[in-house]
Amino acid sequence: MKTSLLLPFFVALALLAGCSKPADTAASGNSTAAAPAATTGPRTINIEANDTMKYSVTSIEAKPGEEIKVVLTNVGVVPKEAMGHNFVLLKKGSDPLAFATAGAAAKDTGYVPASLKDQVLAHIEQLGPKQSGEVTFTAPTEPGEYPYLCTFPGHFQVGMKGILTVK
Ligand SMILES: [Cu+2]
Repeated sequence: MKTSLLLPFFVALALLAGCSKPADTAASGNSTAAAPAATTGPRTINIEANDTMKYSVTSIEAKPGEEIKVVLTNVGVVPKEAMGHNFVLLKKGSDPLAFATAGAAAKDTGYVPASLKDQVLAHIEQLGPKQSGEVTFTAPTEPGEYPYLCTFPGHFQVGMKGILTVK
């Protein structure tokens, strides 16, 4: 009589022990799933510039607040003094032609005019042949079109420009 009363008790203990195991597994599974999220970095956009004064990428789309890394590589051969390239991303509503015109007179600051620096969202320095530079930035949260350009004298005017579209 005593044994038959205890038996359900042991069964209940065994069930409890059995239940705790899947819970542990689920917990460790959660921490494993969190790891890839922690290693997620910015999305990389590779742009090449060359002696024909063009960017290989003239249109970038981004989500509001997205982390973006732009890597600019000058694949040309003409010396930097005659054919340098940079990347300057401007605020929405900026006038890239006015920026390029002012920049042409700002050789000492890499053709980025100090007077208009508040219009710059992201910037890669002037690069000579076979040089690379990069910049990581957070895309604006406000949807719209953000112009980017090379400010080496004359390059914007012949088409060294692009648009970052946030949407
Ligand atoms: Cu250029």
